Order: sequence, then structure tokens, then C-alpha cells
Amino acid sequence: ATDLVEDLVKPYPVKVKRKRAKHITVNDPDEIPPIEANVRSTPGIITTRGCCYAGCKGVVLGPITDVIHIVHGPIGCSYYAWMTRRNQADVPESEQDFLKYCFSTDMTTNEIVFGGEKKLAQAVREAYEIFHPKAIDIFSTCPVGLIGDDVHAVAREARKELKIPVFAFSCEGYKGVSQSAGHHIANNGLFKNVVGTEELPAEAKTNPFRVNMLGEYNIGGDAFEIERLLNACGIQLVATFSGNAQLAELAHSQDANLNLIQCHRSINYMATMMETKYGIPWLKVNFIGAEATAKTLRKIARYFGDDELTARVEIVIAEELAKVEPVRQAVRARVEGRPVMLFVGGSRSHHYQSLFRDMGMPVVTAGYEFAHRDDYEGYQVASTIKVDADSRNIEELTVEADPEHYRARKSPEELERLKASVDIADYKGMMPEMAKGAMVVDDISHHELEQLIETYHPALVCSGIKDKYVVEKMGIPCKQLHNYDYGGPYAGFRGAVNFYQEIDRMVNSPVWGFIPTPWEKQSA
Ligand code: CFM
Ligand code: HCA
Repeated sequence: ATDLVEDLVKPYPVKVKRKRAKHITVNDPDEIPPIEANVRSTPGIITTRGCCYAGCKGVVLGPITDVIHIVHGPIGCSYYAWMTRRNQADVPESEQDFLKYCFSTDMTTNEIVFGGEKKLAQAVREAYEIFHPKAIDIFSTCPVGLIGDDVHAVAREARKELKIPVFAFSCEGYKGVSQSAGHHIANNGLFKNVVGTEELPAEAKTNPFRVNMLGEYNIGGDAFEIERLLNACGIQLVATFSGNAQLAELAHSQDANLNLIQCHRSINYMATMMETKYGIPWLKVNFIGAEATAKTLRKIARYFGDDELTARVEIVIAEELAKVEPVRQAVRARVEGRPVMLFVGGSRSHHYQSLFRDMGMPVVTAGYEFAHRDDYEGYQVASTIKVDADSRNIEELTVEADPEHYRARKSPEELERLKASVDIADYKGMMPEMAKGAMVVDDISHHELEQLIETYHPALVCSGIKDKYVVEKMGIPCKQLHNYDYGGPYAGFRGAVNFYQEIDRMVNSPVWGFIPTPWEKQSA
């Protein structure tokens, strides 16, 4: 297997070879090997990473429906980010919905040379006059940082003038090494300016089983399915960060009694800060996969420790699985044993392994674009990671228990006791759940991806738009796990059924047989 690593990096120059080899490892779930992650990509290598602005505006804050998101930058940064992430929302008619709009200052040479603050202030004013939104946020793109526009001063002035919250985010694209920096900046801003600024109304506080869903962005309607299941179980969803979200929900989210984390990579910051300030414990969950969803619902029930809730959760699981099972088994019979490769952002390469496990499809190699070592190896390594110059750039908030609003949800003894049955404040990461000998590749390059395809001859590659057609030209179907190829939902039980059927259709389509793969051509 180490020969495989050698092979993958063989064509690179010596220095690049040494660097890339640290990002590639052969998995051993019993003795997790360390992997290099969250460092700068090697210049000259084609990778699929995005930028800080993508993580801040595109991922974490963009899905909030009733806030106007103004991008301060050249029009391209907005145009190419417009609705591409396909987060859905179901906005009540009485509320404003800006999701389908695209707001930009359209920065041009004039502002690059003479400064763009005036144009930004004017854009904020204009947006307010036309729409009268509850709040406005401003996002800096690369040139803003380079010329030094003070977006925070513009936001301060606008706040005084318009008397609504206006927040600015210094998420210039080049900050950090990927979109990961943008997640952190977005979380900091939400935590400082939004969370805890309102209270949950008393009539909404009667159900003790109140949760927030963190790191769920409602791509393809996943959050709708999760909410349906929580409702069916009698669990109250206070806020989702930030799929199908409105500002007020995030503002009173400190009144929940448990934070559930779906995408750990993009939002672990929020969970730990809310735990320290408000006393809300967090639980890593996974709603991707039927087995995983059942396990997740049981974990939540164990946390609350209520007999009635536990019974209701079991009824929901039994009813739902009864509908899932026939489809799962029929599909499994047609796809079992067919190998899969998974290369997606910072969490799905892990979560989707559960769906493939449901179908009996082995994941032979997987990796993230921009996740950190803890997402690979587990939460226990998080505190040991050396902070390098690129990450030190990003503000780390100092958080303390709020003297008025801190409320311990469980006593320390209860929490300790619970830890035996529920992994509170822990995350196992991708590698402990992967097979021994599977290849793990961080921030994969196109060369490495193509070579792995030739090595493994997978039945399916899961990835994104930057390599979908490269893969399909090699005669292998490629399922986009970012935008779901406009399908979905894939979360929860109904989502699992959608996914099984979709994968069945893809890998068993006769069309792939009409295109000889490069290795078939070679042997012909
Ligand atoms: Fe989390 Fe996401 Fe992902 Fe992500 Fe993304 Fe995304 Fe992704 Mo694209 S927050 S890490 S920064 S699950 S946009 S909804 S699909 S790369 S695996
Ligand atoms: C981003 C967003 C993205 C890109 C998807 C892709 C998404 O990184 O800015 O590369 O196919 O999910 O839309 O991750």
C-alpha cells in the first residue's frame, strides 16, 4: 500500500513529492496514522478548494433568508456565487426572502484606485431604501483587503444612519488556506452579534427537548427532512445554522438545551463557544444514511433520558425503516461490492460513507478538500494541532460563561455518566470508520484523482463540479455531493431512499458500457 503512495506522487518534483506524500496515507482504524491537513495547497497543482469568502458568505451566512448579503468586490465574486450552492428555504409569506437576489458593489478599477468605501456605503443605503430589511451584512473579497477599505467603519456608520444591524466580515478570499477560514470568521461574527440578542418566547419554551441543528445548510432540502423527523419524535427545533434560517431563530438559539452538529468542520466553533457561554452541550450527529439516522435519533433520546421520548423515537424509527428496507435491499442486491471513491469538502466524504455502507458499497479511497486533522483522525487531536501563520490570521474569540444567561443543562456528574452511552462533545472523524488499507488523500489534485481511478476502477466517484466531467470522460459515473446534481434530499430516511435509487440508476446505467475506459483501451 505504501507503494501506492509512492506511485501517486512519482511524477512530482522532489519538494512537491515530499509535501504531497504527507497528505496521503493508508488507513488503519486501530492505529490511526496522522495526516497533514489544513495547510496551503501546493502551487501548480490543480485542487478543488474554494476561498475564504466562499466559506463565510457562500456557506455559513448566505443561506440566512431575511438578511441582505452585500458582497463588496468585483461582480465576478457575486455572479459566480449566485445560487450555486442550492440551499433551499421555505420562507413564511409574512417574511422577506432575499435568497434569490445577488447584491454586489460591482467594484471596478475606479474603486481599486481611489477606494471603495463610499460606493459600499451608498450600496448599503440603496439596499435599505429599496427593501427595508431587518439586517444587512457586508462581505469583503480579495481586492478590498489589498486596498484597505474599512468595511467595519462603513458598517458602523450605516448602523447609526439606518438603525438596523449592519455587520461586516473581513473574509477576503485569500485569507487562510481555503473556505475553512471563512467558516471561522462567519461563526465569530454570528456569535458576537446575533446569538443571544433575543429570547425564545415563553410559549416556545414548554418543550424541554429543544435542540439547534448546527452545520446543516439545507442543500437539496436535507434540513426539511431532518425537521420532519425531529417533529415526528416530539423534538423541538429552535434554530438551524443556517439552512432555511431566519435571523430571529439564530438570535434566540441560546435557549435550546442541546446543540446537534451535522457538519463539524464548518461550525464546531459555534458549538464550543455556546457551550462555554450558555452551558449548552453539543452532540455530533449524522443524518446521512438510514442506519446513521436511526443511531442519531437514539443518541438524542439517550441524552434527554425521557422514557416517553425514547418510546416515540423507537416508533418513528420502526415506521420509517419499514419503508426504507425494501428499497435498500432491492438496490443493495444490484450494487453490493461495487467500489466507491469520495472526495468532497470537509464533512460529506465521511458522512456519505454511511449511505454506502447501507448499500454494501465499499469506500476504497476518500478525502476532504479542506478539513482539519480532527475531521480525519478524531476530536482528540484537535488540541494538539500546531497553529500556523495562515490560521493565526483568523481571530480566536475569548469566551466566558455569561453571568446572567449561563445555565448548566446537566450536572457535571450527569454529563460524566452520560458519556458512557452518548459521545457528548466528541467526534470520531473519518478514519476510525474506514476500512483498513483504504487510501486517505487530503486536498487531492487532479493528477492524483485520475491515477486513483485507474488504480481502483471504481463503480462511482463522488465529487464536485470541478472534476465531474473529467471523471465521466473516463467512463465512470460521478455523483456530485455538493449540489446533489440538483437532486435530493439525501438526509434522513426519505433522503436515504432517494440516494439508493439515484446510485442504482447511475452505476447500473448501460451508457457507461458504450465508452471504453482508458485501461480497457490499453488492454484492447
Ligand atoms: Fe460542511 Fe457543507 Fe461540507 Fe462545507 Fe462546502 Fe457544502 Fe461541501 Mo460544498 S459546510 S464542509 S464548505 S457539509 S459548500 S454544504 S458541499 S464543500 S462537504
Ligand atoms: C464552494 C461551494 C461548493 C462548490 C461545489 C463544487 C458547493 O466551495 O464555494 O466544487 O462542486 O458546495 O457549492 O463547495
